[in-house]
Amino acid sequence: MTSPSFEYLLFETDENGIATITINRPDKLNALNAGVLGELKTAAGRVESDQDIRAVILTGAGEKAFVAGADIKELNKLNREEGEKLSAHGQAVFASFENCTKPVIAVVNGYALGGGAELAMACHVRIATENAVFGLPEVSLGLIPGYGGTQRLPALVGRSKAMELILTGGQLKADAALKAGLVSDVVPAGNGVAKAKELASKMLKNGPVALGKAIQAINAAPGYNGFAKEAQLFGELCETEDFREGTTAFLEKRKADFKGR
Ligand code: CO8
Repeated sequence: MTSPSFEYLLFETDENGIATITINRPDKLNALNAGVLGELKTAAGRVESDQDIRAVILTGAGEKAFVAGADIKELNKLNREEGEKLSAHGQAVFASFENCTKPVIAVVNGYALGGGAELAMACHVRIATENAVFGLPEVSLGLIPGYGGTQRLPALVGRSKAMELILTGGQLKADAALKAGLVSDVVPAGNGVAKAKELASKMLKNGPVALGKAIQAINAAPGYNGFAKEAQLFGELCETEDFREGTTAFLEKRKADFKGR
């Protein structure tokens, strides 16, 4: 089948109409720069409009990471207005997967940190490989999750666990993520896409219109409505010295020295 060409994504569709989108920036652990975000938006549009595509698998290239977060190099320069705008933009890109009327399965094949965990959470189902590591480490950079994580994580794992994870910036390995309800299954490394295809094939035995309406109905359940607040607060943090220090410390490969300003 035809595949659109991208710089940062691999996009393949198999004979059963299952598209696999692979974020392909392994030298930066598939971090989400502006180019990746833009291409994800285009890919989501393509999935929705292409009648031959019936389900989607989203994964990361290489053996180490699904996505290690937003590109911290790009974040480091943001001012308040740009921070809020970028946050809202990323939220909209992720929502285009969440609101897709065809099943979207994330195969989390390594680090899913920050924006990477948030992208996985926007998918309808998550399958982790045994080496998967989830975390929202934004507070360690003087930030908060800005791509929907403050909204979707509590809906998935409950407020207490979400508070613990977001406020500590701690990590969950695959088995703990399964226990917390963050993922549906854990499979050996290398088996994620095959497992996701098996799951997608079970879904695709059912009526496509019903699948789309089921997704819409589940997404309509009350759960989260603070996305604009998240973007606003993310923007406010972009004005702080702690944010500049946290992101600069990462880029300089040293520990952050926060002053609380
Ligand atoms: N951004 C930019 N570059 C990254 C990122 C990232 N998030 N993650 C990894 N890289 C780069 C590294 O800088 C390194 O590049 P180079 O080889 O040029 O030095 C390369 O990828 C490989 O990474 P490491 O050498 O660090 O690999 P390790 O195996 O030693 O460590 C880790 C792996 C633990 C995953 C480590 O890379 C790490 O801690 N990465 C950052 C994780 C993180 O903090 N993620 C959250 C980012 S903030 C975020 O996602 C906010 C989302 C909301 C945004 C809202 C927008 C406004």
